[in-house]
Amino acid sequence: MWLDRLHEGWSGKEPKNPNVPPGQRVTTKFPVLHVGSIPHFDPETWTLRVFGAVQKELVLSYEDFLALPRTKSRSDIHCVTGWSKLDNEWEGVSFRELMKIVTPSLEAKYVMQHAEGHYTTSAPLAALMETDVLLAFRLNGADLTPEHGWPLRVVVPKLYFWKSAKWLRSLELMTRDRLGFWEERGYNNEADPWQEQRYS
Ligand SMILES: Nc1nc2c(c(=O)[nH]1)N[C@H]1C(S)=C(S)[C@@H](COP(=O)(O)O)O[C@H]1N2
Ligand SMILES: [Mo]
Repeated sequence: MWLDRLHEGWSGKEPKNPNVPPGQRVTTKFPVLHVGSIPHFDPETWTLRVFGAVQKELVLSYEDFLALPRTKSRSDIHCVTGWSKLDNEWEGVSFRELMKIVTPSLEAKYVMQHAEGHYTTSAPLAALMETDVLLAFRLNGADLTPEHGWPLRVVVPKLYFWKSAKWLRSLELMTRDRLGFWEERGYNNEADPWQEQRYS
């Protein structure tokens, strides 16, 4: 509203973008952040495994994975280090789609994402069942680059970005939560950017 703008004008501030959580700055760049080195991808030996508290465990070859139904979703990235990258169009397989295949058991409450190497991060199953959660391989009309997680990364837009594993290799359905790589090192296990749940 013009009156609000006038008011903001008086205080000398830019109008606040309602899509940006507290303490975040918008960037149009796409910083690269990870521990360790970028893994080599071999489509012949790569598999995606879903295991643990499920009725039917699943191991997909790369070819099997590419045959799954795809979807697109627009969402924002919020990194705990303070940058936000807004309005990204991700393409991939929705997390829900995979859950339809494995059927989580009734006691399944959490999911551990296991990346290539030893990066892990966990989240409640309910958080990953949001329709905007994808196992993504494309961003804004182009294949993901190796440093951003090619061939497959998780995207959980409603949580800080460390909860989105790059180079995903398996999903473990769990009845009790375990801490992932950063959660063990003092990051907040809830990770809601709107509540600034950065560190514990
Ligand atoms: N496999 C793996 N995934 C990871 C990480 C990592 O170190 N290894 N870092 C996380 C963190 S802390 C962030 S902020 C984002 C960064 O993703 P980007 O490099 O595509 O911006 O990836 C997340 N996923
Ligand atoms: Mo991060």
